[in-house]
Amino acid sequence: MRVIYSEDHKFRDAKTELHGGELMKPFEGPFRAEWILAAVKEQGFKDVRAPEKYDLSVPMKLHDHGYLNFLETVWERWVAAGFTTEAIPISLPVRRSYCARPPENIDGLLGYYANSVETSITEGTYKAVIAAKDCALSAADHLNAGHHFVFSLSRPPGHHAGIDLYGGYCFLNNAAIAAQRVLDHGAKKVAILDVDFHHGNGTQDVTYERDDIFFASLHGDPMDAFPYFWGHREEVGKSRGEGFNANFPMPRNTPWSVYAEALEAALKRISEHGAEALVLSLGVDTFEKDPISFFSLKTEDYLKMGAMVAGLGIPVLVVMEGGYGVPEIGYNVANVLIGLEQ
Ligand code: SP5
Ligand code: ZN
Repeated sequence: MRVIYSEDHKFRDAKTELHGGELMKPFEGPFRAEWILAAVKEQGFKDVRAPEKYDLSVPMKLHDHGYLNFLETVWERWVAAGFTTEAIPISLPVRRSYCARPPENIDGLLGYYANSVETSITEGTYKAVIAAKDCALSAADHLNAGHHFVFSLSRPPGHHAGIDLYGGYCFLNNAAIAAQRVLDHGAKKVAILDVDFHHGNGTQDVTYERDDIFFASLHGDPMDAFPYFWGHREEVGKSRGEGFNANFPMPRNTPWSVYAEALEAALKRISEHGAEALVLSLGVDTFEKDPISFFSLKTEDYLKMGAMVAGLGIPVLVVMEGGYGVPEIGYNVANVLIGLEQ
């Protein structure tokens, strides 16, 4: 399958992540995409292409327009306010705060649009974010041209990015943007399956009231895992989207045998939805050695994951989400791609 990859991901190279009360080197850095690209090439996926360039018309169907403007201008406004470090919010709208209006002050605006604060914003972030969504759109157009599989090696990831929210290392929802592009080409029903360790709260946010995108997420129980405030089973969608959202939270040390049952159940729901194409939000932070997660999947399990997803018999667009810390992330991703094509 073709791999869509942009060198521009390197412009997202934050120096800081708030972790355990300290500013540390981020878990989400350029080395991830480099490891993944090297491994998938080594495993035979050599058709690597740069994305086409797209405007913001598809993101504008999913994200708030004020939020898109914020992403584009936040760095220059942060610098104009006199700050010289990476941008981190200090005050967030919470219970009983009146957050109907975005503040004018950039410091306040950061909190208004943040759903978590470990994601420092840097000078090059927007450029990388645009390239990541262009990878997703190019991948969608590859499916739209009749191909059965494609891999968008997007970085930064996207599944924590909501309608008007950034965080969890995410800014634009690459997976939902790809799904929208497939719908815009004429598909009536699609699905997004999120196998990143963390709940895809951003994807759930942008699809929650829709019945044309079925969203299923398998993840660490939010009682115990980031993003903490989304991802419970009772979140099933709202208004016309009711019944089109399915969450599968799982406990610490979940092994493949248990994970596979949840995956089977999610795939059954996607089949019943009648999805004509699938966007697979692929995080490999379910790996046993992931530094910030707590499932126990092994490298060979990702082959089985790919094969099970291929069993749907519909075109699959794989978009990169999380997976950290160890070079094995590249082989885990490659195994999903190999499993899909078997
Ligand atoms: C795309 C994606 O995978 N984003 C994840 C963002 C998670 N950021 C916060 C991580 C906090 C982890 N705390 C666990 C400490 C384990 N020692
Ligand atoms: Zn994750």
